Amino acid sequence: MTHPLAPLTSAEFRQTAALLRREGRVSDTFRFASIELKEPPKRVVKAWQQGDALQRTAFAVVFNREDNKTYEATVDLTADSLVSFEHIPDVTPNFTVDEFHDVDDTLRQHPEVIARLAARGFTDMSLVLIDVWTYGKALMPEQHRHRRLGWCDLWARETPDGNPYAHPISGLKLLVDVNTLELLEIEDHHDYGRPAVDAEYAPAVRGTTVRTDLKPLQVSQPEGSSFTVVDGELKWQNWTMRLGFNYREGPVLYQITFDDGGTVRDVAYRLSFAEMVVPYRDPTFDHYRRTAYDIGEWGLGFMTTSLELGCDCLGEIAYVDATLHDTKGEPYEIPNAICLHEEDNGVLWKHVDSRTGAEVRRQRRMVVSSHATVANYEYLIYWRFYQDGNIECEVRATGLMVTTPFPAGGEAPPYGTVVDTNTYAPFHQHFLVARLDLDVDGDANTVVEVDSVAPPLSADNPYGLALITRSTPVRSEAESGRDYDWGTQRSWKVVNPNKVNKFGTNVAYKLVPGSCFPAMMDPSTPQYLRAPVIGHSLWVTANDADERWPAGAYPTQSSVDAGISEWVKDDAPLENADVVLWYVFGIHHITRPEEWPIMAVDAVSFWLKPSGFFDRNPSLDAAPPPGEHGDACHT
Ligand SMILES: [Cu+2]
Repeated sequence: MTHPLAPLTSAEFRQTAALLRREGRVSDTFRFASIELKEPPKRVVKAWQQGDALQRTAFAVVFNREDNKTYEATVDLTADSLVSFEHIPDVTPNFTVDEFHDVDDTLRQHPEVIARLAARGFTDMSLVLIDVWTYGKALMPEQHRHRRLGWCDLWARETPDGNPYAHPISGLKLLVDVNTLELLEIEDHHDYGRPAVDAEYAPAVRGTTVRTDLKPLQVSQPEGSSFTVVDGELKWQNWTMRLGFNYREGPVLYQITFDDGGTVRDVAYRLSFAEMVVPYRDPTFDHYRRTAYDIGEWGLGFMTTSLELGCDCLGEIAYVDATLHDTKGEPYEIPNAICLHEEDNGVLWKHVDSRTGAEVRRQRRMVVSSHATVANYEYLIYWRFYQDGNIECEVRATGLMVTTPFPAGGEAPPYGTVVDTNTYAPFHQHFLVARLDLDVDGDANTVVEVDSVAPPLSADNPYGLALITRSTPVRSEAESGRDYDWGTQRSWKVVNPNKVNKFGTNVAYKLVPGSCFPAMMDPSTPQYLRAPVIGHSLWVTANDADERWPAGAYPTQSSVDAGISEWVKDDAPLENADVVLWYVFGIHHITRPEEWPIMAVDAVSFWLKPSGFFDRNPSLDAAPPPGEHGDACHT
């Protein structure tokens, strides 16, 4: 262990579980929903220097399958002692991979499930997938609301190697107690049959050939990559940052600084994804309860998959493994969980002067990426760092869309797009919430909303061409739910009011919004009440180490928000303060036939760009690339 922010090790996961058992707090009827590093306070981390003593603490959420009670445990790993163990009433911890498999393994053997499927013509249980989801309390039957309740979709493959989501079994849902694995109810609502769909995406299964006219494309860095990773600290060009990982956020980037001509300047303390809310916007029986909180309910870390050179990432790669734990608290590795590599991204800057010729620089970017598979969908996350001080955050969605049949000879409901024979893919939205703890030259910052405004015709503006910007500080939390405005090309700046650049302007980083969209949901709907964070493009809060999950720490089976709308109620002041930005963006997914039977990636992004943070283009000193013959370009 070499740093206070280093993720928990295998030994530390084991120690946490062993200590809770030794103390008699956790018995065999318990499951570990999560164990993670309890990060030391920011001021402690910032003051810490290599060689200083380390205080390591773990935070665990456990629940007892026998009575469905949830407990939060804090374990002092350094002293090997229990700090606290507290019952948390009326919450449901995240669902786990172990439970997903247990539900599938158990229910597929249930005689009633087998009988209902057989009645519909699905007689080979080895082709059936039972996919457990969780849902909001308001939609759960009242008599089951005290339970750890799952509802299950059923799917069937055409063949043993076929698409597991090829045949949705329409109108049939199972309600299961995930603690006891007891089948509580079978909801048998309708049967729209088994349309003959073209659902296979693997050429071997489709029996089709692949294109053969692409020549090899190899990325070669004969002298190796230009970055270093030492004990979790990544250095590249002028950037330095620390890599973290946990069960819920997946990758976390800490202490991001830029070396500005010998002065190491703070840009951000912590960047991550804190929640994802995916409401399906189809009120019919098969989909009305389908809203996924892929971070809060399942965990981006738990869902992270291993990456392979040449397939998931191309070039000179350094991989970082991740360590997580199962529901017994036993650690396991995700090899190659994070991919680090450089990419050429075209031209960085260029001008051709008729007298002196061309000056051109290639743009290189440093990419920190990871992939998560959440049942049918994959989310690919890319944090990209550029030589000119820009940071880009891109998310790509791919995988298999949820589809559903409609009756032969009938009309598809208007809540989706027909993508196959008597089959439509429902509309839905993927709201992602990025948690951005920026520290622009220190942690005393103010967020200002910047609008472009065209002033009216006047003596000063006789042609009506004038364009000005108007900056409005976000003064306190109560006014911090902000919306993107296309009409003013709105952006938000994180300004340090205590520091100016060479021109007397306060130094700042700008959040350049992209891919944000309105919730388009009645504020009284159960889904909106659970996650009002999706109601605005940006929220700003005063930094509080306990405020991490914008739809609440326990969004699983929630009915009301315990996140951002609660946090802003005290209306904490935000000027010249340690602010955290919550940027809400994602995919407003109006489905297309071209996304079936597998979606080519849909990419969405936003940027953080220096805005008066530097006095000049910070990439002026980028070296000219070698030309075709190894000498300077354009000579
Ligand atoms: Cu989608």
